[in-house]
Formats: sequence, C-alpha cells, structure tokens
Amino acid sequence: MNRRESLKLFVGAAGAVAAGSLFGRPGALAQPAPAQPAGPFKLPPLGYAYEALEPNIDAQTMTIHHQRHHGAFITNLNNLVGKYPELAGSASDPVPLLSDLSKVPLDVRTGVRNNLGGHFNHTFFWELMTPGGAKEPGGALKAAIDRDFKSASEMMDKLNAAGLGRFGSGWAWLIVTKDKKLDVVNTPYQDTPHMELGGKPVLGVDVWEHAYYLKYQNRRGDYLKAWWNTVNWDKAADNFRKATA
Ligand code: MN3
Repeated sequence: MNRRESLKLFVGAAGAVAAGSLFGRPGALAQPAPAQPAGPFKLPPLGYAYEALEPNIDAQTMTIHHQRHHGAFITNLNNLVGKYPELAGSASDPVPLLSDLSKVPLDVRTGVRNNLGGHFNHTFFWELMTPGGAKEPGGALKAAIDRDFKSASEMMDKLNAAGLGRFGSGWAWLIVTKDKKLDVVNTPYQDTPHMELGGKPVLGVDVWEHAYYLKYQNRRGDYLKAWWNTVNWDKAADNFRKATA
C-alpha cells in the first residue's frame, strides 16, 4: 500500500483535506497509520478534520488518538472474534454486551471489556465533539440539568472534578441513571457507564494522558476546560433523548 492509499483508507473522506496539510507541517506525525486486519469491526471515520478542534485539541493528538489508540481497539476486537465468534454481533451495537459482560467467556472477558469498551467510548467521544454545533444545552436536556444540578455551570464544574478525580486513566461522564436522573461519574480504564453503573452516557470525556499530554502535559484541568469548547450540544441532546426514551 502506498502512502496515498493508506491515507485515504485511514483518514476517511472527512479528514482527507486535513491530512494533506497535517502531514506537510513540521512536527506533524510523519508515518502512515498501521494497516487494519479484516474483520467485522471498523475504525469509524471522524466527522471532521483532525485539526478541526484546534486550538482546544491539537491535530497531532487527534491523529494519534484516532488512528493508533482507537485503531488498536479495532485490531484487538477483530482478533478476539477468532476466539469468541459471537462478538461479531457487537460490531453494529456494542451496548447490549457492554451492559452484561457476564455473557462473555471468562478467558476473553477482560479483552472484550477493555477493547469493546474502548471502541464504544472513543466512537462516542468523536461524535460528541465538533467545530460547530450548539454551544450550550437546550430543550429537555437543559431542563434536566437545571433540575438535577441547578445550572449548566454547576454540572460542568462537577464533571471537571470527576475528570480530575479519576486517578490514572479513565473517563468522566454525565449519565442518565437507572432512575432517569442525571448524574456525574467517572470510570476507570475503558469501562463504560453501562457496566457497573447501568447508566447511559450523555457526555463523556477521555482523561487518559494520551488524550491531552502533547499539548497540555500534566495540566488535565486545562484540557478539561478547553474540551468544553468542542462539545456538540446537539449531539448531547440526542444522547439524552435516547437515554430517556
Ligand atoms: Mn483515548
């Protein structure tokens, strides 16, 4: 595969313009993404260019995060399908299995937890961010935030604290709980809110160091503050609608 073909394959239509400028810039990621093995799991293309979230999230972080980190979950999942063929059914909808990991054979359960969780979390994260979209919550989501947190800014403070409070690697979330209330939580590693908590995510932010270290180093709080500028509240409203349906 030559460089042009590999770019086309891994960047996707939405990122094709971005990749041209990104790869031509000093200090940008110089190597094409690794080849993906065949299988039912596919790396979903971003709906925007790698540099579209600058200056809040830099293009190099987005490129590595999407191609390498998310790409590794896809590779691992396709390898796991060989040991556990029923896993292929989760390629179209991972939530049922994430909600009941006891169905997964013990010898592959940790692999499914980490990699299917990682695939879900990152897909959710990419879709939640955008260079455009509504800049604040509206409609039924706003009403629920005001009911359960008093205001959007109080909810955002709590979510920032949940992200800062997650020791090591994990995620911070705004979820709809089993009793249909909004709550802020964090999860370790690639655990999703469906697993232990039985919750459904509305907002989610990756607080693994790979999500911010190139630009923010140890300043996770600065990353979290900037991340809010990328949130697509239209998508959050859509997540809320589905979670409360
Ligand atoms: Mn990540």
